[in-house]
Amino acid sequence: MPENMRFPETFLWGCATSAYQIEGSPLADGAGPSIWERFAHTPGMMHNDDHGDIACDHYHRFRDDVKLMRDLGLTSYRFSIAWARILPAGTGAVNQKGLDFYRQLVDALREGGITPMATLYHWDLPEALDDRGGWLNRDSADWFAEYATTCFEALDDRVPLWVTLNEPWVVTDGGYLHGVLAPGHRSPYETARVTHHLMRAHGAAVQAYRAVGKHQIGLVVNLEPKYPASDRAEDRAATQRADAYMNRQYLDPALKGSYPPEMRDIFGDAWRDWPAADLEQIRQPIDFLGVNYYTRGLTAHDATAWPLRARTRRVPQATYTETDWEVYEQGLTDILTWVKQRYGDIPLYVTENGAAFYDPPVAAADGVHDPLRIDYLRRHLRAVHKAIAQGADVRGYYLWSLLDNLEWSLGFAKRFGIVHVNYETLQRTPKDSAKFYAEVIASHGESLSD
Ligand code: GBH
Repeated sequence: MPENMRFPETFLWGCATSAYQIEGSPLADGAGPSIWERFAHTPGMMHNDDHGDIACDHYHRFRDDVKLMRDLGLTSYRFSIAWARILPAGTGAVNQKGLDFYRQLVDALREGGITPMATLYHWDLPEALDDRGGWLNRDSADWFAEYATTCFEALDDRVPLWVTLNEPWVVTDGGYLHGVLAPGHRSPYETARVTHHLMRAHGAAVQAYRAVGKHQIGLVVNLEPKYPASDRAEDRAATQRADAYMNRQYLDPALKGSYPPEMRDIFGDAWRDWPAADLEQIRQPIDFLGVNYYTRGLTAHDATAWPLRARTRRVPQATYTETDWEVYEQGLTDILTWVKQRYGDIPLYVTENGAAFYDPPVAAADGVHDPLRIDYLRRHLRAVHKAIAQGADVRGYYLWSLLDNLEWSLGFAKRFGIVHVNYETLQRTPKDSAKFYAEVIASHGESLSD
């Protein structure tokens, strides 16, 4: 008898997206530019010179997209709010039309019985704030709290699940260390400081929520379990650093009130002992933790990989996605149970999981056949079920992503959607994986048993 894969009755089945990746019209209706607007229009930064001017045109087609979600049977949808639509200069004057857009989106979701989860920051800092130093400026926590409060006051009556930051690790590693994401800086000194300021902003937004919000707020982190590539002491030490850098760097301050000791080993002088009062502010009780999971890291020592001195090894015989990430579903079970072990029994959501796998730019007459994505999703959904069976309190799963979209500096070429987007016509075509996911949802996971 195959194991029964039925998920808890209240389990939320969702898809996730983010504003700059799908909306288009980033400057419409009084919105201000963001750092992604600037970065995407800087020559050389984007694959194929792609940008988010139109993207999926979700800004105009959101009602059709909500209809797609209803057809899938989604019970929840995770999206992000573009800060510069709400506060075009980052602070100060509020742009009512920006709030109206998200209010209409959320109302359409609720009419369809879909619970909204809103992320406040998915990487699109208002350009006006970057001009004031952006996340390097210690005032950024106050700016973020002001923006967050504006959103809470306007939307908390209809948004029950809030997220402060999406993946602070990616913001710092991609945006401030390696320069491959906006704002495109390359400095370990900046990276260390931005980590701390992002965490202060997270804490300040949670504090603001307790003053005006009535529902739930959490943090979303990208986690990858790190396993040593060999038993050698230097590989094991490298694995500890990699784990501290990606996984504990954000969870330790948010949930335990301190940074991992490895941070100084990694960043040297660039790391600082931050004031205890800051750490107090960062460690605010949160209602849930969101985990984005894509792959694991088989980790080896590498003195040339600066500043971590560790590198993810290629695994012979393993399957890799189009973005070159190893498919390793056991890592999702491992990381969910690790969170419980290390941080206690906090409610969890898998807030992103999915893969890009070579779909064509134009859908064929008989649709888009994506068996590799279906296989990836089946394996990972089973891995979530396994984690629940092992005692992890996982309350929902959000597939990345509803639509093919702008994969940041990799442009539109990498497709993560279960709904295909033709970027010439903007036509949507549900892929085979959409049908697969709809069946999983309709059967509460039981279709995964076969
Ligand atoms: C997420 O980040 C983002 O939230 C989302 O906007 C984005 O579109 C989506 O994922 C897809 O990329 O090269 O083997 O060392 C992804 C976070 C962190 C996952 C780095 C892969 C590197 C694996 N990523 N990680 S590896």
